Amino acid sequence: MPKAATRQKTVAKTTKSSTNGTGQKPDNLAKESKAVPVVKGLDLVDVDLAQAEYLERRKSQITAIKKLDKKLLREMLYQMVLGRRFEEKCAEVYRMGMIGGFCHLYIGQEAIGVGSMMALEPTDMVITSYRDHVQAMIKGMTPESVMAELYGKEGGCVKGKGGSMHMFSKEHEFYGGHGIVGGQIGVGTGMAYAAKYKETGQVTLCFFGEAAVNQGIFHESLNMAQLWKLPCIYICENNQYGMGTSQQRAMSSRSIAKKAEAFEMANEFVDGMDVMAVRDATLRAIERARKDGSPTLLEIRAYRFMGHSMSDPGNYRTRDEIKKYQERDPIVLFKDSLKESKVFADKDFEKIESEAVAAVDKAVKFAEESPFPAESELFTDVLA
Ligand SMILES: Cc1ncc(C[n+]2csc(CCOP(=O)(O)OP(=O)(O)O)c2C)c(N)n1
Ligand SMILES: [Mg+2]
Repeated sequence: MPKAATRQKTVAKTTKSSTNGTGQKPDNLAKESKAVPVVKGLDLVDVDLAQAEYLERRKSQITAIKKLDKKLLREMLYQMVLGRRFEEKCAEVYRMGMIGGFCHLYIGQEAIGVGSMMALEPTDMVITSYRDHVQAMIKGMTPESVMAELYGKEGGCVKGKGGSMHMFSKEHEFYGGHGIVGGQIGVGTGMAYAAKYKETGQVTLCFFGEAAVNQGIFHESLNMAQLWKLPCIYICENNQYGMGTSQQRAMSSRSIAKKAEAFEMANEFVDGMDVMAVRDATLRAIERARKDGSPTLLEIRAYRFMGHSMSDPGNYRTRDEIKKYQERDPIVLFKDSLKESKVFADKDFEKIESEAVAAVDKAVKFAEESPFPAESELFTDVLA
């Protein structure tokens, strides 16, 4: 039997009787096992299996859509489309030399940011990696302030001094934008500790990629968060690659969600192409965090449609592999369900599309017209 097929079989067997993509129920999950959906063996490389699993779940997705406020559904779709068009424009202007330095795009992962962050209260906190432009906008930062930051201009959210990897806004409770893989896991845990200490009631969403899970900081942070009952939701955005290295080549175990069990922490595996599934899992985690401060690890699996960054030659995967995942495009899946639920029709999608394009054009115009920071800014806000 080929290796992938063996792995798939093993996974299907272990997830069948599980509540969280693993064979066991930690104590803190046992009582709420009914609320946690069974995710059948979604394999790392088998898109067909994932597609079949999604289609099986589609009915419940449509039921969930019907229960949700139409205004909220529209905003969710708008944010996903805005994120996609914004990032396509970033790629375009980057190639024209308008953006310097590193630039990591979020195309293909929009359902993760929208599904999770739009379940938060505005006062809740978010911290993330360098793949941060779209998440900054979902948290409420304007496309203008994000685009101008990419251009290194004064109108940027940190006055053009951070660039692509360092979006930040205290006002919007968005704490970066971090370039050190896994670094934000420690900082996010500290943010959750501060919220608990000060009794602010805030929840922290801490995003990181699957490659960061191999860093010591992940294990140290989760241990403390569970021990001290910190209101932190760890979201591993498993886009299956860390630069040019696939998860299979870098991680001895397959399930990231299951790693939380070493700390007896609640955990779930989620299909990151399905924005409603992401929202539901995040709402369950938020409830846990608000009720008794319990942390959660969510492994949300999607696929990075673009290269690691704008300078990635992309010679480590095939076009066929990318194409297969593009067939599960999270925006297309969401639109299909919205259409089937008769919530929105084609003319609504066209309107959303044109609003997103207009917002991106406005952001580019703002960035182009914004001046570069003055020389006198060179030594302000410099802490080290
Ligand atoms: C501590 C550290 N080691 C290595 C790097 C170089 N590096 C930048 S991104 C990256 C891959 C990270 O992949 P993942 O965590 O899966 O996030 P993704 O880029 O897929 O969103 C690496 C190794 C770094 N920035 N920091
Ligand atoms: Mg990755």
